[in-house]
Amino acid sequence: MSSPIDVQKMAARLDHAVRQQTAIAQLSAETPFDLATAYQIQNAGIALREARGEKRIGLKLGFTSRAKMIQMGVDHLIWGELTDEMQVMDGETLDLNELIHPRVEPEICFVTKTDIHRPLSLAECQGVLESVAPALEIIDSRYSQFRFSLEDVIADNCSSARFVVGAAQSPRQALDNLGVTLRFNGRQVQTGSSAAILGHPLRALVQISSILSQQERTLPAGSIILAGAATAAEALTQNSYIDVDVNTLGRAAFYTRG
Ligand code: OOG
Ligand code: MG
Repeated sequence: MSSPIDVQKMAARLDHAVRQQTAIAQLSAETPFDLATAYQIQNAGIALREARGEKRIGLKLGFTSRAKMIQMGVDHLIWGELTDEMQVMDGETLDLNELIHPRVEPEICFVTKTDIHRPLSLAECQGVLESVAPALEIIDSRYSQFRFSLEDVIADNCSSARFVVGAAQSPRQALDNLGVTLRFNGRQVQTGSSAAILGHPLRALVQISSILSQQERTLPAGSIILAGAATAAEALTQNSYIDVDVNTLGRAAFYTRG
């Protein structure tokens, strides 16, 4: 792309939006940029977090389900970084005042047991996993009204804000068609199936391994991977108990305070 983009400046603007809990206008509306630049902005944003002491602990995929692509009007798989500061422990409370306009979505989480740096086949995936768990992702786009282009959302680290991982389970079980229910105060708000994630949630790992290999990057053993939401996301409500039930993996939950 010919227009000169100040990657650092764009990353700083998004980082400021996170810390001020204030939405900003879409960056690409001002100066268009391409996908490679979008990932550079994302990386510069993570470097700012690392400079404050945050640690990278894994990766997430986005738009791995039709439900999410349709909800957000975007039709391409994206990936972002997870840091230790983003993790809310299972059963703990999230203060909504820390965020702009958070939404929650049901996810499946993998924890790796070997380094990943080469493309994996679907058949190899279970063998590189330490565990699998039900999870919740809290997304919080830094753009007004959650409206963005593909480049914008990538630059914004794929709306990543917080995540909750439930109790670890053996990865040696069928994961391809598990019932997923998202509840607010016991009321069902979204239902779906793990099959909604690329037809099989382990395909998220196949995709991540291929991205890592292309980037000549190694994801260390013990990393967390969020496979992508199985359903559309729901706006969080104050003073609520939010849980996901993934049949037969179990549950992950948190409380909101408002
Ligand atoms: C982007 C994040 C997408 C998922 O699981 O599909 C994502 C967004 O919807 O704002 O995390
Ligand atoms: Mg997600």
